[in-house]
Amino acid sequence: MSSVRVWLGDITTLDVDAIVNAANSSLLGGGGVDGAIHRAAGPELREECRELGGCPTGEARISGGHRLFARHIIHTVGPVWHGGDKGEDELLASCYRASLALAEEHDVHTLAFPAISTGVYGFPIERAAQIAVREVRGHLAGPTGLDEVILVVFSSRDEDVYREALFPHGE
Ligand code: AR6
Repeated sequence: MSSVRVWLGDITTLDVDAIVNAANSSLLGGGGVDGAIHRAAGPELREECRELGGCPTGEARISGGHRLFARHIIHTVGPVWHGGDKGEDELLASCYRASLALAEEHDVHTLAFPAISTGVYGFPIERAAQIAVREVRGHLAGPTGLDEVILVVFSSRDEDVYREALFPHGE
């Protein structure tokens, strides 16, 4: 049975098959988790990403993990929050679905997601956590090669929000 759990810490340190990057559409690096992943993976990642030729919002692309423990990095581009009525929910859900589909194609058994769009892109964490949990659980309910999906948070407040989304009222 595959499982989903929440973990507080730096996603670049995880020994999993693949980590997801909250990238921008250039795929050439940036701040936040994207900056941390590029620093940890080394300059070869930027070279490889240049070949990928960018990625539209809501889609995902895959690269090697280079100097990370992770064999792969799945780069997805989350929506910028514009108040919630510009298709943000559907685009964020699409990021999770596209990333999970790529993970399956590449025989990934353990996968870690950051809280896509909830930093610089301003997506409210409570709403994003609901979407993340719904999409991951929905995916794992079907046929899958994934054993474990880790939802990585970077603050104890975000950890509380994610735990509530995963286990409402301490279920
Ligand atoms: N490990 C895990 N989570 C992290 C880490 C880390 N090392 N660092 C930050 N976070 P953000 P976005 C969390 O801003 O909102 C970049 O410049 C952070 O606390 O990284 O999708 C890209 O190039 C937050 O919860 O991504 C884009 O231009 C979450 O990761 C833009 O930011 C996402 O925050 C993407 O914005």
